[in-house]
Amino acid sequence: MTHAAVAPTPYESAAEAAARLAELTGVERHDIALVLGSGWLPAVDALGEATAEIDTTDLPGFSAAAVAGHSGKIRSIRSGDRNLLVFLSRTHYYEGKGVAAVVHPVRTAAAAGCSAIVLTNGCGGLKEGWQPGQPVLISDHINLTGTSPIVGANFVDLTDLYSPRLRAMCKEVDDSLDEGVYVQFPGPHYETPAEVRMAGILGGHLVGMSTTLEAIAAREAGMEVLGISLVTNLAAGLSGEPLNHEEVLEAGRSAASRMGGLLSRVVARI
Ligand code: 8IG
Repeated sequence: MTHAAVAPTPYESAAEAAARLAELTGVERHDIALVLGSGWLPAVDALGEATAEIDTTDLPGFSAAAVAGHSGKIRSIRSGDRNLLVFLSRTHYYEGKGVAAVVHPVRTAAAAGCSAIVLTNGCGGLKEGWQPGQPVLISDHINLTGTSPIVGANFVDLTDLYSPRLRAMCKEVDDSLDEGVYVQFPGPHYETPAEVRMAGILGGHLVGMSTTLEAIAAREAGMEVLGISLVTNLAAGLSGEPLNHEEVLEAGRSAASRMGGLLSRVVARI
């Protein structure tokens, strides 16, 4: 009698990816993970020297990067006495590869030993006075994707999902940092002006297409979560101009040194 192969669970798949990561990077354990979102890539060099850089597709369970300005690479960076695991791109929910694919990097980071994760993104800003190129700490989120990375009766608590300790630390590093509630829309289209008004009425200050599912998976895995948004554009209907991806990339380029300085100083204190 033959036995059909049993498909690995997402957690087993992440453990396999973490084992391969250790082999390819020569780094047995990583301590802190970072996921770089739209506009954050130019900040990566400030984090330190890369010990190794691999393609995401070298690891089991990862698919190729799909967005301009996102590089499908993973860097292992030695920073002080810490090993940073930096994802230079992410898989977005709107790619249609499923929620497990979206959070696979987060679960891989947890399996690789990371106890904290810094989730960054580029997004639209709603608060009066916010300007493109401004970083904002995520204080909480509203997940409008209607889905979860967790399957089954595992009722994970999301109180203080975005670590108050890490947010306070960021403000010690830069006391001009504001906070806001991040609203994840499914995308890939931007919101209508009416949807942006809705997000504001719901209590949101930032609108984007990532982060919340990853934060949930990170909490499930027991990691401490820091979320930082780069407001790359005023949300639709607020500026009088249409939105475009080039403005997002430009906001990242011009904010790179501030974001790099912020990330490296924050990571050193985690
Ligand atoms: I960068 O204004 C970036 N990503 N949903 N809305 C949404 N996602 C975004 C936006 C935005 N800007």
